[in-house]
Amino acid sequence: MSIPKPDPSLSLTPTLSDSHSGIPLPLLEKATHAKSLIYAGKTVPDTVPLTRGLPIPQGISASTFHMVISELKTLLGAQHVELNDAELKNGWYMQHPNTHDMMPLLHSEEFIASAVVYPGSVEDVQRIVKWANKHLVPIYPISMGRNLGYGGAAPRVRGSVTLDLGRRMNRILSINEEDYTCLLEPGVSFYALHEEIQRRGLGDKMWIDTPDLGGGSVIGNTLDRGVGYTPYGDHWAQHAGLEVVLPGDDARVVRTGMGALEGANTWQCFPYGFGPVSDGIFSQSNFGIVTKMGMTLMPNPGGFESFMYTFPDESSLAPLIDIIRPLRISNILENVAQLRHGLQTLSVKGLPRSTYYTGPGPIPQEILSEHLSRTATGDCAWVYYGMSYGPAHIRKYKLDVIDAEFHKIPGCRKIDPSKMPADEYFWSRDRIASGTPDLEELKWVNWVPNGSHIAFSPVSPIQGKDASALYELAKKRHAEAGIDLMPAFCVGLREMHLIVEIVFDATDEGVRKRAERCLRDMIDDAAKLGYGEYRTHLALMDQVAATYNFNDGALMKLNNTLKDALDPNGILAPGRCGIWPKRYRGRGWELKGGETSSEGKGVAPPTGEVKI
Ligand code: EUG
Repeated sequence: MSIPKPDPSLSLTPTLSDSHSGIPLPLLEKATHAKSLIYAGKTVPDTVPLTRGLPIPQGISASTFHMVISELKTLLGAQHVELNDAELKNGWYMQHPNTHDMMPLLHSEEFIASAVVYPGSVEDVQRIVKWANKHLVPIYPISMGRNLGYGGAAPRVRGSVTLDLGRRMNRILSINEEDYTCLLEPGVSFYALHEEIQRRGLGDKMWIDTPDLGGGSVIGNTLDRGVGYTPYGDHWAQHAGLEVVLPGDDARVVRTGMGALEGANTWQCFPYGFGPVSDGIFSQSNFGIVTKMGMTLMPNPGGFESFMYTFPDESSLAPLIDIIRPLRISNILENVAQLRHGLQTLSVKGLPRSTYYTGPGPIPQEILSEHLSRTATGDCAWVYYGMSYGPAHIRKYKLDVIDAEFHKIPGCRKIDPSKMPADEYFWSRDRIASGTPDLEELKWVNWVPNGSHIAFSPVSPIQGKDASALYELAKKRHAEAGIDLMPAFCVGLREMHLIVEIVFDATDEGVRKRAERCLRDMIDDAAKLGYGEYRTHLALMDQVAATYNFNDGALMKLNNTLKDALDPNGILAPGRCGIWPKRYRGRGWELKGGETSSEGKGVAPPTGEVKI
């Protein structure tokens, strides 16, 4: 298992001093290495010409499109508008495209932008919204576009004009050391927020909560209800206050919660304000463009200690989950921990699957066990990564309870951290659970050439029987599709997210189709058993939205009512989360599986006068 040397011909990854989306300097070496591994696994050129030409959105002629783009250039400055008419450039996580999904489930020119515009202010965002309403151009806002595994930066409607908010709107507007809160713009990544806290000398005082990879936008991740791994892991629950540009033709700006009271000093302290809590309608939706968000920060708990347990038997899953539940609900288990399948311990080392196995179908258990037994973790079916917080005597109480409870599982082993080499994945989980963003998790994309990933992410109670039901259905569908199963349970307070990332070669159409079949079958199987996904890929949003079907789809009817009221011209992110504007409804835009085109039968012609 030799690790390839960095390829000196590859350009250096931009750092945070080069770009808002760059890597923190302390992670530069790791980024160089990660990039080498990814580029060593690429079998196709990184940049290819567009085969279908400039993707012009439905309902607009080519000549009109070019005219309205010139108008946009006049409004924003020509240097802030880029046409996507030449090539597809994929790159990698740290240098990702903002024009399309570099991990596509359909042809890569389906979910693709016609142009990208870079607003520099809230007023610019308003100008773009008014322009889009005037000309009925679909627009698609991204914060940074690193929603990889769920569609990345790509718009759902082909030819949408992407608003890349983060490139020019990336200020940390405040970090309040007394209240432990911050106020951010869309282009602030977890990396950047962490770096700024260190730079201001506040690193000993306050922590952020970061996802597995730190390159994503704090706003983008939170609006998509992403998860991190400290006690503040439920990002949406930790946000406080939004500023939103509404999609109507007057592009009104609203502030939610206490932000609605002019001059309030409580915007980031009390998320509710007075009256209905409107924040929820701007999360996983297409009802507004979020331009500022408040976020709470975690006080340094005065100490922390990672722990890791392995379990040899696959069948221990259910009893273990039943042990975890009461410990988690009572906060003896304090963080959003991960219970990962043994295969992930191997895949996260970053070497291709072919290092271990070249036969057909999923990697056999004996081969997995043989290789795992040679790692620092040892052979195991499941690994639990957790962290205890507070001073040593406080941790000891909790760790003793956990140890006694976990040892009720036959073969349970506590792994001694002092036996873990410095480059072992364990230490990445240690950093993340103590608020330091990392890049390590990226390594399993190298499992296959041109590695892409798309997640199946159902939620369930923290119950053994639910864990087993979901694990079994995933296992069955993966076996049918001949795909390796890599499940991880992320345990929230009273529920858990099962995350099954399918790692596939997106350049192989046959594999892509099998991955799609597998994902769609799992979504249907899960829904039949009463489980739904917490988040999904662009291509799967219609299907997932349709599983939330109580009372003849009453929730989607409510969403449609809101959509029509807030965005009567249907310009903002049509189709996002399965919500289609009136102009698109009933025209076959919903993807149910197996389609080769993501475009329905066009859009309805404009109705009435459009105000300017
Ligand atoms: C991961 C976690 C997620 C998610 C996608 C990927 C990480 C996998 C908890 O949410 O949605 C190791």
